[in-house]
Amino acid sequence: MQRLLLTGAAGGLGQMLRRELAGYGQTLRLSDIADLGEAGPGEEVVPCDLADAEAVMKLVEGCDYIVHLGGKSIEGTFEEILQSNIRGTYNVFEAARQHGKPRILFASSNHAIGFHERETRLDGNSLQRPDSLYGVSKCFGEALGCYYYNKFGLENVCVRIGSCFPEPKDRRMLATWLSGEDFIRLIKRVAEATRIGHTIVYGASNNQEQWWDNSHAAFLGWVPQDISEQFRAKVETAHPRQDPEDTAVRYQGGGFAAARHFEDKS
Ligand code: NAI
Ligand code: 15L
Repeated sequence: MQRLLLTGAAGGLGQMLRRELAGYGQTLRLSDIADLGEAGPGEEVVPCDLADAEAVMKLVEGCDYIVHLGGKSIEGTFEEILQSNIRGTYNVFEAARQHGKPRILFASSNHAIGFHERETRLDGNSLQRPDSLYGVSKCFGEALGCYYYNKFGLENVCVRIGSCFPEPKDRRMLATWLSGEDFIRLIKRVAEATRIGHTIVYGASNNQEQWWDNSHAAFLGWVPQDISEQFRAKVETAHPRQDPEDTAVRYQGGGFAAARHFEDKS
């Protein structure tokens, strides 16, 4: 691979991938609206607001794989979500279409399906059930992925990432945790698989508690290796069991499902 573009490269996942994907392609092009510091060896730093279509068009030129992480990563006002996630993701797909159709891995989120109950095991055919405006924007990104593949053959994988952090932070994340290493394995499979089509993948490690079934995406050859059990005792000591009837416990999206509508004043 000649040039891999990482959007959102200054964020939590972006910083980890900047370190871990160094040398994976010939050049790592890093982009964010926030400061990225100096380009290191094998890096190009291209600051860009994803809402700026012209800038994104230039950003994407010459890239042969895009890992699209950039955008608002939690709930926000509609205006924030509109600019960074809805316009931003459209701009990335459209620029990719016009510049040789590089594969895209789109960082979707479990919040696209956050209003499914935890007892429901989801698979590739499960309906979107967003739990927030943020989740709605991820549904939009997935729909773009479907459209750009069917209309133009632009291959993409939309990863409904659970919780990708060094460790699970609460009881819910024992089920939703995705280790950084498993995410990197997935990013490499998406680059290397013969075909990827337009595929939805649930981004969780090989955890004991499983809400999601990725068998529809088995052809990608992604086999998560890590397991959250090693953190269970620590998490359960720090976080007492909650009422199972709480909205945040009942639904897969947890606190996002329970939160007020962000545009409401109180
Ligand atoms: P983060 O908030 O740390 O990073 C997002 C980055 O996007 C930030 O550096 C921010 O400056 C940049 N950004 C925001 N608006 C932008 C714009 N208009 N133009 C250019 N850059 C912009 O989030 P994190 O945790 O690194 O997540 C990365 C992606 O993965 C996000 O899209 C998030 O929604 C998704 N995701 C992450 C999960 C996780 O557990 N970390 C779970 C589910 C989805
Ligand atoms: C997400 O989509 C967020 O980006 C991340 O910060 C976590 O809240 C994660 O989901 C989660 O559900 O744990």
